[in-house]
Amino acid sequence: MSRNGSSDVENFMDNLRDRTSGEEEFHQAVHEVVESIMPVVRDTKAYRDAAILERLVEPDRIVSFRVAWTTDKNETRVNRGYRVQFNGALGPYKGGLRFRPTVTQSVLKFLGFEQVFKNALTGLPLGGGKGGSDFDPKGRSDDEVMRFCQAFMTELVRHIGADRDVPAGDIGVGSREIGYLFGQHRRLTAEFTGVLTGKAPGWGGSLIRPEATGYGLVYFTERALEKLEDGLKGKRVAISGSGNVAMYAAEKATELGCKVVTMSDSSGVIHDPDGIDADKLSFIKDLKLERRGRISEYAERYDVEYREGAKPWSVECDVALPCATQNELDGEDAKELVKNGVMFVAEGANMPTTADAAKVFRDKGIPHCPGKASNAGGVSVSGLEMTQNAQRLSWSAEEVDEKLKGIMRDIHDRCCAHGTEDGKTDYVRGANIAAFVKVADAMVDQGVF
Ligand code: NDP
Ligand code: 2IT
Repeated sequence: MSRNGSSDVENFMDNLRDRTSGEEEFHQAVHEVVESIMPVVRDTKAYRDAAILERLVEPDRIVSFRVAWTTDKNETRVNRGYRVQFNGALGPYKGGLRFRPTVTQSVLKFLGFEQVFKNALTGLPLGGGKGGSDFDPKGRSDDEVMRFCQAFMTELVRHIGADRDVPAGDIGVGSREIGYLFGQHRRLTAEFTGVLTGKAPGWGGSLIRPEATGYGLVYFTERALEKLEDGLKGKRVAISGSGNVAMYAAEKATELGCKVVTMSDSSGVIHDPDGIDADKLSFIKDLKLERRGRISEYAERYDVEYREGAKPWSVECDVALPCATQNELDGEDAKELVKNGVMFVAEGANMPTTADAAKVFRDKGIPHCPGKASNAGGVSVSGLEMTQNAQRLSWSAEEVDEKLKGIMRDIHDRCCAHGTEDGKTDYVRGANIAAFVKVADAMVDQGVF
């Protein structure tokens, strides 16, 4: 639509683009949400009077800072660190840290914005935030990563706290990085608090947190297929990525009777039509978590096809779980998936499908679940880790897993409650509206600021 304002959505977006020029990922995330919620805003005087939508797209605050550190050769390096504290209406800011050369303020604003909605959907008392750095941990020694994390936390320490802002992992930030970050926080404050989640279980971490995003994604998918009077058993599943989310999604999907036929990394994709069973997955865990190697080694080890630079979306499959990164599945990929028989798509990554791809799925009537709903298992168990830390106790793996299942079921059902028309659920609209109403009501109650 035109810039001169033929619709409320486009007017709103024009104004946002003018004020935040160049922040394309952020615009993309906001556009998807605003398209869903504009009718609710139009119908609700309290939201319009309090300018909820205008306030919701403006982060509470953003800090950005220099991170200077030294390599093993004693060379000085400089990166940029950020924390976007997006919206605190429902609780302390909560969301991961990403270390990746492609990190920009726009990327972290999109992730922080999405996190506000995701965290609202969990039903837990969590605000939304995100942070990270353009630092690339690839090829760096453990000592270099430690020095980087120490430098990063030396500034971040003044902005976070167990009741204020609780970071966790994301791309490039796993248990190794969380350990170094926590150690530096403890060293600087001389306090042992639940200021980060994703800690090792031996010193305050929750059991099942490493598995939670991937497992939760599969629990969500299981619930959705049940609603379609179908099940997971026998489904061929295409997964992208081979990191934290992808690995545990593959593990749970296989356990529940699926055949996982692809995994990938930023270099290429492997296709294993026989399925990546539990034994083969242990190889991938060792490859990725211990040796930090490339997925191509899987193809050599198991004599399957590897395609350099390719994505998984051209194989025959029933279910697609994009678990790598934003915009990894575009309109052409979506058409390929439809052609190859996909009947269900759930996002493990944040915003992995482009707007064009989402439109293809919508037009073809393929259910498509946005990450803010289907990948919320990770932050949910982070929320449970915060509760365990506050109570100074730890729950068993079974207890956490049961709670995770319940939370994913509730998130699924919230999407249905707000997104179902004529018996068909639009998960994108349902997730956006359910989350928006929860955050907007809290903002109205708390006054204008
Ligand atoms: P990891 O760093 O553990 O793994 C990321 C995986 O995605 C790797 O296999 C990586 O390949 C691949 N990847 C990253 N960028 C690209 C790219 N540009 N093109 C192709 N492949 C790429 O991260 P996570 O598994 O934690 O995160 C994956 C996604 O899930 C992200 O979108 C994250 O925001 C989201 N997420 C994570 C949660 C968590 O709890 N960790 C919770 C909810 C969502 P390579 O090894 O080559 O870099
Ligand atoms: O995108 C996400 O939800 C995460 N990276 C996890 C956030 C968290 O605080 O556990």
